[in-house]
Amino acid sequence: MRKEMEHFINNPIYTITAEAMSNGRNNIEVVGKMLEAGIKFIQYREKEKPALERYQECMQLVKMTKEAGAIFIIDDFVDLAMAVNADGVHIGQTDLPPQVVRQLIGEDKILGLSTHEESQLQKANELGDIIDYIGVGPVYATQTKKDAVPVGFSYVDYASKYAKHPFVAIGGIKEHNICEVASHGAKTFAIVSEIVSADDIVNKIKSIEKTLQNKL
Ligand code: 3NM
Repeated sequence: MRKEMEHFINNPIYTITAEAMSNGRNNIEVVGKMLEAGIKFIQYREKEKPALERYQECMQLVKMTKEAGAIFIIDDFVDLAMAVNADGVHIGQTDLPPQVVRQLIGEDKILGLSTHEESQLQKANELGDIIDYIGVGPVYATQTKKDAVPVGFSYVDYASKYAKHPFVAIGGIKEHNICEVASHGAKTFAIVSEIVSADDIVNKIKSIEKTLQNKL
C-alpha cells in the first residue's frame, strides 16, 4: 500500500471541491476551511473551468494541503496532476485506462478509480497495485453528478465483502444518512454538496464526524 493511503484509512471523511455549489466562496477559501477542520484527503473536481484557471488554483491548493499534511488528489486531469505535483489522480470508467495513467504518473502517486457496478469492481480487483482505492456509488441520488444513477446499498454491501482495495462510498451522503451507509460496511465517505454548501464548513465537518463516531 502506498504510504499516503494512511490518510485515507485513518480519516473517515474525504472531501471534494465543487465551486459552483460553494455559495459564492472560491475553492481556496473552501479548501482552507476543510483543512482547518482537519480533513486529510481532498479531491479537486472542477470539470468546467479553463485549464489555466485550474492550474493556477491547484498550484495554491497543493501548497496549502502540503503545509497541512493533507493529501491532494486531482479528478480526471492527469496532466494537471503532474504539472502541479499533486499527490494523485482520481479517474472514472471512461477516462484513460488505469494501467496507462499509472505509467504516466509513476509508482509513487495515489490512483483512485470510480466504480458503479459489480463487474467494474471485479475488474478493479484484478488491477492490484496499479490502483490504490476505488469509489463506490452513487449510493443515493445526487445533483452533483447529473448522469449518476443510484446503485443503492446492495452494491455497498458487495464492495464491503469483495473489494480488494480500500473503498470510499460516494453520492448523496449527508449527515442524516451517513450512519446508514456505515452500517453497510463503508468506512470512508466522500461528501461534496453537504460540505461545500454549508454555511459553516468547519462546524459541518465536525458535526458529521461526531455523528459518525457514535456509530463506528
Ligand atoms: N461521483 P454529493 S457520485 C463526484 O458515484 C461523484 O462515482 C460519484 O456528490 C460516483 O456528495 C458523485 O454532493 C457526486 O452527492 C457526489
